[in-house]
Amino acid sequence: MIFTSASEPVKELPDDLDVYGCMYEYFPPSRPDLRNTGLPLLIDEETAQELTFEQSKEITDLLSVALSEVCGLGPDTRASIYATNSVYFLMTIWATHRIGATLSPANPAFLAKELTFQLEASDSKLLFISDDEVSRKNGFEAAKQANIPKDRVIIIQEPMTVLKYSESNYGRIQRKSQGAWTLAGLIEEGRAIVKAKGQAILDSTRHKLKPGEGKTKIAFLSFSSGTTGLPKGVAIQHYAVTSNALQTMAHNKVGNKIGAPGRFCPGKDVSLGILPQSHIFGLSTCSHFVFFAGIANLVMRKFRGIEAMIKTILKYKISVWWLVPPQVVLFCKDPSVEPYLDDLRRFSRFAMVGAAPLSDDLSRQFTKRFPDLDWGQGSGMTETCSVTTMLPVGERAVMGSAGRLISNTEAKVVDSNGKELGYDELGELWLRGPQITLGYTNNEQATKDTYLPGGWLRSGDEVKISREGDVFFIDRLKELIKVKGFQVAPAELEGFLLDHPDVSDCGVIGIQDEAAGELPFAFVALSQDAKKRVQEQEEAIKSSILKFVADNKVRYKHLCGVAFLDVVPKTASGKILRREMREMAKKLPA
Ligand code: 4UU
Repeated sequence: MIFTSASEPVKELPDDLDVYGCMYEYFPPSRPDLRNTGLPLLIDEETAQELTFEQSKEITDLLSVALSEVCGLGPDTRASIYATNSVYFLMTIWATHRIGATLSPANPAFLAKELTFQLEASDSKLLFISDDEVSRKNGFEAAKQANIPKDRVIIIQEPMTVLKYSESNYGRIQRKSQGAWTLAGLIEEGRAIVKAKGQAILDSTRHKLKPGEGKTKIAFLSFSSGTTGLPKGVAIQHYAVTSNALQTMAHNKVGNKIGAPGRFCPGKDVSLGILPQSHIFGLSTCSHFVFFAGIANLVMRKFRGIEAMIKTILKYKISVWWLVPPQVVLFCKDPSVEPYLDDLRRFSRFAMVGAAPLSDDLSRQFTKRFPDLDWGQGSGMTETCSVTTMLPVGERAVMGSAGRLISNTEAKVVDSNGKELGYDELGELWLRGPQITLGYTNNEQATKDTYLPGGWLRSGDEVKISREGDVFFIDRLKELIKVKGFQVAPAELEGFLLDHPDVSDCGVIGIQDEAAGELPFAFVALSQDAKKRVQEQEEAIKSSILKFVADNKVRYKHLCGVAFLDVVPKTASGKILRREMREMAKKLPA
C-alpha cells in the first residue's frame, strides 16, 4: 500500500522559484511577512548583531554582484563552502543562488584531504572558508590541490564595518588576505560596482529561473554516501528546497500574521541555530524553513557544551529548538542543566529531534524534563532535501515514532523482493514527494539503484508505519554509520585502512554509544608481516591503526576500537557481511 500524508497539502509549488527568490521575493498568502517590520531575521550570537529582512537582502545582493563581476561566478558554476555557522554563511548561499550558481557545503571540521575530495568531486571553482587558522591552512591546501587559485578563495571575514554599513568605511576594511578575498572586501567591491553602474548591474546579475527550471537547476551539492560506497554529491534542485520549506509550513499550519499564535509564533519566536549549516538538517530547518515561518534564527557558531548553549537559549529567549540525539542526552543527563530547568521550561515552546535514532528511554526522560514542551522527532535525508516526517501539530509524540509524513509526501514499506507491505509490517522505507532530489552527480549506477522509477527514493532505512501514520525507524539496512548525526561511510574508512601496512583486509561497522549514537569500529585481517609480530605487538599494531585514522580523518570518523580476525566475512560476490560483524562485536570483551 501507499501511505499518504494526513496533513493539508500545499496547492502551489512553483517550479520557477529559486532559493534566493523564495527567501526575498516570494510571498504567498500563507507566509508571515517580515518585510518593513524592523524585526530581526538573523541574529549573530557572538556579536549580538541583528539583521532585518532588508539589511540581509542588501548585503546578499551586493555580495552577489561582486561574486559575479569580480570573481566570475556565473550560472552553472559551482562553489564550495567550508565554514562554521555564521549569518554570513546564509547570505553566501543566497548570493550564490541569486546569480544562478551552485553551492556545495563541506563539513567545517574536515581535514585538507577530505575537503580536496569534495572540491574535486563537486568541480568547484571558488571556495568560501572561515576566518581562523585551521580553516585557512586546510582551505588553502585543498584549494591548491583542486586547482582553485588563491584569489578565488574567500575568507568569511565579517567586521563590524560591513554591518555598520556606511560608505565612509570603504578603504578601511581589509579587502585581501594571504592573496584571498575577504568577504567584507567583496561586499564593499559590490557596493562600489553598484554605485558606478546603478540598478542595471543588480538586474543583469540576477539569474531568474524560467518556468520549470526550478526542477532541474541545482541549488546545492551536498554529500551523502547513500546506501553504499563513498560520499557522493547529491544534486539538490531549487524546487526540492523551496517545496520542502512550503511543505513544512503546511504540515505545521504556520499562521500568516505576525504574532499569530500556533506551533510557531511569527515575529516572536526565536529559533536555535546550533545545527551545522553545512548538514542538510541545519540547512533546511533553521536556515530556510524558519524564515518562511516568520521567525528569526539565532545563529550559533559552534556547540561549546550544554551549559553555554543553555545560557544562550536563556539570553535570547530561544523558543524553538532543533536538536540531534546527543544534545538530548546532555539535556537529560548533564548535571549542569538542573539549575536552569525552570527558566528553560518557561521559554521553550517547540523542539524537534532528528538525524539519528532516539531511544525510548531518552524520549521518556526528555518528556519528564520538559512536560509541557511540544516536542517530537522528525526525520529526513540529504537525498530527500530534507524533512519527510515530523510530529503533527496538536499531537503528543508517540513513543519511538519519528513523526508522520509531512504534506505532499508519500511512502511505501517494501520487503527485500520489492513487495509492498501494510500497516505495522517491517520493511524498507521508500519515499516520494516534491522534495526528492535529482540523483548523485557523476554516478549513474548509484542513482539508478536509489532513485527508482515512479519517483520513489529508496531510503535504506528499515521502518514500520502504524495505522495512525506514525513512522518508526527500526534499523538501518544501508551501510551508513551515524556519529552525532553526521554520516560516516564504512567504505571510506575501509578503503583508507587498506593503505595501512599492517592491514590486508577489513570491515567497519557502527557500535552503539550513548553520547554519540554510534561510533565506527574496525575488524582487521592482518598482513603476513603483521601476523608474525602480533603476539608481542598487539597493542602497538592497534594503536598504530587508530592513529592512522585519527591523523587523516575528521574527528567524528575516528575509530573507537580495532579487533583482529582471520578473514573478513563476505558473501560469495565479495559483499561484506556487516550483520555478522555486528554479532561478533557483541561478543568482544568490553
Ligand atoms: C532514525 O540526517 C539527515 C537528515 C535529518 C533530518 C532532516 C530534517 C532530520 C529532521 C529534519 O527535519 O540526513 P543524512 O543524509 O545525514 O542521513 C539520513 C539518515 C536516514 O536515512 C536515517 O538513517 O539519517 C537517519 N535518520 C534517522 N534515523 C534521520 N533522522 C532519523 C530519525 N531516526 N529521526
